[in-house]
Amino acid sequence: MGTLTGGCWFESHSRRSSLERAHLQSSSARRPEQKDLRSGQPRSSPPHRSPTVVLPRTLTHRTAEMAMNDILKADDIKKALEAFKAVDTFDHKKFFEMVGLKAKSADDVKKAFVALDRDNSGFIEEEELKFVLKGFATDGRDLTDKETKAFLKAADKDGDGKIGMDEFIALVLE
Ligand SMILES: [Ca+2]
Ligand SMILES: [Ca+2]
Repeated sequence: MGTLTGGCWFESHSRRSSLERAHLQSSSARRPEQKDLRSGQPRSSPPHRSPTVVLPRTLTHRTAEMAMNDILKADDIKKALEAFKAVDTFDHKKFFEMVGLKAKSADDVKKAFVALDRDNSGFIEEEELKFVLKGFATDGRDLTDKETKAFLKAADKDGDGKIGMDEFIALVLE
């Protein structure tokens, strides 16, 4: 019966091509280069390096905990810490199993190692091992000297007195 007529199609089409032209013009305009200041007045001294920039990275308990929560479930960590709350009951094998780290990939275990290596030395030293539970949750208890030494002895296969990344991965996944 009736016939449809489309009138505005051409109009919008031609408007678009003029917009494209305007865009090309603006993008071809270049900013003038800044003049260099070498010919200006001499500076008294080069800028100082801030001493805080060159200090080694030191992780707080809080940042370690946050890294750990990326890998593990907070609920599992809580349960595992609860299980070894009593002094001299810590068992690293059961602990790594309970927090879920044993079931993780070597990559995730590496991330955990990095979080526990507070001074970024590439090793977990006895000093850092003592606070290992605080790396999982800030309210974790300190290990006793006896627990720390037993933990270190189990992990330290090459006998250098500290835990390297490979030693840590082997210990967790064994
Ligand atoms: Ca370290
Ligand atoms: Ca070692």
